[in-house]
Amino acid sequence: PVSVKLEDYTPYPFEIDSVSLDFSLELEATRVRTKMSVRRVRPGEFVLDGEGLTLNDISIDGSPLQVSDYKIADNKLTIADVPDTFTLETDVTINPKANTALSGLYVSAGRFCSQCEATGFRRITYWPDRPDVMSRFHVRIDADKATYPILLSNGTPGKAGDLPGGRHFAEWDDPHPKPSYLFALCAGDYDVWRDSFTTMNGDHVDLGVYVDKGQADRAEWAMESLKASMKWDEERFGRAYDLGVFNIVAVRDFNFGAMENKGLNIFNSAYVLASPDSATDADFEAIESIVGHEYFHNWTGNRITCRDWFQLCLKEGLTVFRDQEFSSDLRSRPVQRIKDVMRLRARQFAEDGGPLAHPVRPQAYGSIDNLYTATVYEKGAELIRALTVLIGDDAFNKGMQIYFDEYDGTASTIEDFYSCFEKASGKDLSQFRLWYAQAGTPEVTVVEEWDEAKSELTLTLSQKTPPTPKQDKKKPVPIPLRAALLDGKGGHVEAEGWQDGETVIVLDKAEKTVKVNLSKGSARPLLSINREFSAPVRVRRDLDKAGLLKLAAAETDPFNIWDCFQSLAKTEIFRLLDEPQSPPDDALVSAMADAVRLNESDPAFAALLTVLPDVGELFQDREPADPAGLDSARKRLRKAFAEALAGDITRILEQPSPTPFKPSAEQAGTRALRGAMIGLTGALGTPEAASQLKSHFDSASNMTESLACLRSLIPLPGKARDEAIETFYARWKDNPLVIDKWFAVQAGQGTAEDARRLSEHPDFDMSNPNRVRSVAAAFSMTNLAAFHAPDGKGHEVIADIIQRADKLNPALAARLLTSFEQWKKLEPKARASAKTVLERLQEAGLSKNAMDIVTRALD
Ligand code: B3K
Ligand code: ZN
Repeated sequence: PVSVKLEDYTPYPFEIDSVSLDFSLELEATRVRTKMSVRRVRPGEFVLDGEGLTLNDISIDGSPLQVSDYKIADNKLTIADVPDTFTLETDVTINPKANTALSGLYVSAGRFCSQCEATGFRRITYWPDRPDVMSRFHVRIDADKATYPILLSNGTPGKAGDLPGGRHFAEWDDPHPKPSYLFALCAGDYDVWRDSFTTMNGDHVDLGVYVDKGQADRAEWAMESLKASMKWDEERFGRAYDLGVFNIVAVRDFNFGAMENKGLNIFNSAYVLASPDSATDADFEAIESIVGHEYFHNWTGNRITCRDWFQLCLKEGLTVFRDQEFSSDLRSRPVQRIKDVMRLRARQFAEDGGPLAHPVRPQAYGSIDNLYTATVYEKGAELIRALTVLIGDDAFNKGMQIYFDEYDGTASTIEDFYSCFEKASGKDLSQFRLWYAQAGTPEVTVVEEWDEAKSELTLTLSQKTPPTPKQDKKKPVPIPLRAALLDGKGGHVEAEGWQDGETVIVLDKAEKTVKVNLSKGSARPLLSINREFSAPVRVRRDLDKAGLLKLAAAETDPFNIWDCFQSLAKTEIFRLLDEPQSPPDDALVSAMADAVRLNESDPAFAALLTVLPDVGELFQDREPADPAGLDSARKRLRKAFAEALAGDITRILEQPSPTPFKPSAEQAGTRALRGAMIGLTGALGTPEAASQLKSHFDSASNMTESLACLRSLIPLPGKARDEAIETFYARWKDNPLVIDKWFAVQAGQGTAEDARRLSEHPDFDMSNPNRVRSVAAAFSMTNLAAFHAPDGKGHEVIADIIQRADKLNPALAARLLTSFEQWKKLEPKARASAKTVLERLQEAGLSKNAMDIVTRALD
């Protein structure tokens, strides 16, 4: 496969100061007339990108070009001889209705919408479709007025009016130069939830959230989240919004979460629409965080954009960091941290340990769509967080302001970004930047030695990053480890050079020894390390069960308390896997239960203490991995855990759910613990448990609990389960977002046959990514025991869906294919089946995006 290389970057030879786009919207034949003012700034050819366009006319400075004046080949239009300054006009026709890839201009529910990142704009018109070409966009849209009463694009509205033949037009102007990937257009009939915001500079901003007819009130939470985001970015980073209008449009057919187009964010409707009866707390939380994320891109991504797609983490890692901070400030910081790390370990650590591993800033890629990964996003965010620990909050904040001041309006690089923190901190960050170039999760080993006579603790820390594809040798990276000395009584022990018993140890060599001197006669302290998960590494310590339990009791960092129990649970699950006859360790189980009780006053945190590491995470530590064995060992531990908490489950669930419903963090915390108890009820697996779940299901007053009951009932065959599946469907059949959940809970816990049956359900829709994911991703990414079953049936059902999806939507198919990424770690039968399926797909021939994943996975 052809690959693009970072080292091959060359700047574009021309600047295009402004462009006018004129759209005449028709479902199957939309006319796009483009007029750009071009100026040569360096030597080089004039080449534009264009894909699937029918060229009607092309002229330079008003003179039509002859066919011999230009060349169209390989999705590029090249004009050999151009003046140094000229106006290029093109006229093309596109077919939005036939656009099932959902990239470029397409139709969803009869309305037009667009998705241009990364390379969708070239499917709209000829243009240098690369992020370092920034231009001022003027847009005119005309369309049938009755069908498309609302016409939206970036920036602020200009002229609008009626046209003959029942048509009308609207103009939009975006004064901020932007790359083409931030262009957006939406047209159709919507209901709007409107509000406004006054910036810290006193500027008025009109806000609108555009949704399906009759659903405006379901946009309220998205609007509240938007206003909160605007305020937070002002307070935390001093960044105000810079246009008089900010719109969000909800679209049912969308390839991912949302898109930060300048002034016109387009969202997957799953991350906009929410009502108390139909959305879970997780939905409310996700909406808040994604609305924040896209809004924060206005500064980190839009005003300062990326020079090329290798710098994707410059906007994504940084913006994920910003949205994580936003959620931490609005909700609970430790709870947010734990959730972020769970996600990182489940998705990014897995990616980093498999054939698709790549650096946060890769040196080459085959298909840009496949670079929107957990590594670029989540590890990218962790690196910013690690930077804050390394240089301190003050230098970090100062560096961010330097970045905003110096790079506003530019297309930048990671080097540019880091130069700001070098200035702010006075530190050389070149070694830190290695983090961006090396794939793989570093492993840190900590060895402690206590010298009683000297009251001295010696820490020997070492690091090692395992080899990853095309990167055998790794260099040491600077790993900032927050550390504390615990006294075992809930406090810290003072040591020379540590503040209040805390410090940051920077492990920047392969091995480092740290001497900790305590006052004479001190008792040996317990070491708390990588507090708050200050660095994205795996920590190996020589602690047995008793040691970990003691540490958990002494810990003062909530993240580490949770993590101690994760380690304990993991070790126990592995033991249960190896000793199928042996019961779960009572003492451990009761310590886990005690921890839940002890933290009940912080219910969101207590709920997290009930979550055992999932199979995907477990099998990263077990090669060859036996997902079914791990799943059943995990279930045995979970059952014992539920039995230990039986009294608490009843007590907690007997209390009424908070009313009236509010999506607040406080109420969500209460419901999270209730949801956890519902989950544990299911783990008991008894007929009584099933009937309790059913009656709780019948009376649940909110989606969080209703769905938790349904989820818990799925693995418990019987009447209660079947009725719950049916009632839920009947109640929600007209709400596609809820029906997505209905598919997902079943696929997420069923067999391959269930997944096949669901994919044949009349409501299954291959052209809707949410629905496809609700079966295929729920099955292949969250139900590993069934997906990787040794009979290979799970692999087959997913391969079939992928093959069908790929014909319509390559980006979707490629994403689903990543579920095979761990195949080499599997036990021999599943491994062989995965290999056969991947090879079959490869031979059958797939899209470029899908092929890129298959080839790398098999490599
Ligand atoms: N920037 C978009 C993602 C675009 C994905 C293109 N394949 C959403 C986001 O990260 O905010
Ligand atoms: Zn983003």
